[in-house]
Amino acid sequence: MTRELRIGAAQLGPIARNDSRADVVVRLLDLLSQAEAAEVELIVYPELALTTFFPRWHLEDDDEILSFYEPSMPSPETKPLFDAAAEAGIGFCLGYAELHTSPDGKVHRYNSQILVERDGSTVATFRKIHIPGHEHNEDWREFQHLERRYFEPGPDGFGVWPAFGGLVGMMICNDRRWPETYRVMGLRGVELILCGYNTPIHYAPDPGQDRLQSFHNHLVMQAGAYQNGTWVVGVAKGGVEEGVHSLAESAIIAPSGEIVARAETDGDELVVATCDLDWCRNYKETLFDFDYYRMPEHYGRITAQRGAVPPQEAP
Ligand code: CDV
Repeated sequence: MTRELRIGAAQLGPIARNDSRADVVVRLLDLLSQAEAAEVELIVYPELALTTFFPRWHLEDDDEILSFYEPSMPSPETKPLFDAAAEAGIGFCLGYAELHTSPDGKVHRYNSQILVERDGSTVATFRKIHIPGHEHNEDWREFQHLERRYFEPGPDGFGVWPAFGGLVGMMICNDRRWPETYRVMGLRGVELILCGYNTPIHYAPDPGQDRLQSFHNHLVMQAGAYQNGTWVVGVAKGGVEEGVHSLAESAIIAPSGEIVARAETDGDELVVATCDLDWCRNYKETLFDFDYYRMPEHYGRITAQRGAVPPQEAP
């Protein structure tokens, strides 16, 4: 049985603050139609794909803040996407702001991604773990990055699910910069990691990194793919959105670490590749045979502490 999966990275260009969900879903459906024409089996949309990237503002009005979250998924506005995808037999991964009521009645705000199989069944919902940015208004910035005000870290960890004929994991934007993200999934045998992102090119705490945004984006995903013998699909919401320029450069990355397909524009664009999930074995069963070569007895600090603890200076 072949384990080739045709994947479409459905990059989005900017979404304006006053664009409605219906406006956006029309664009998602257009990318889905292109995917169907290209015989794609899994289409991956970006992080927070239904609205503008609202953490760039310190919003005070609770009703406006709540308007960016989805209390249910599918929602009435996204149902046409779920229906069309199932009709076409295409699975999808979609990022959105989730308002989640837990069994104890507490309401949580997560930055989430849902994965839906080709038959329309939900595989999983992943909630972003590494929440970047800051919590309070920081006037000195050109624009805010208030994810830590609007989202709490996902409580469920990095799952890996049998789906699409392989083992599939998810991460969201800043998660991709942390090697632990990939390795935790690598230790479950992950073969395909799906990642949406919104990455402003200007990084206020250290603008020296601005010129390196493109390099760092591919560096981390290519390294994570190679070191864990997995496919990685990184999908941007790029372009100039409400005056803020965000990185595009969506890419499909092979277990070799090579980029096999990448976006050429910073707008709505479908990037397609046929991904052989069996290619993962070339790495998982040789150079990165974890069971044979890993030395976990020397990795204890990775889970035992959070920040760096320098060695004591010699007296
Ligand atoms: N949406 C993000 O998580 N963005 C971060 C920025 C703030 C650095 C990123 O890692 O791309």
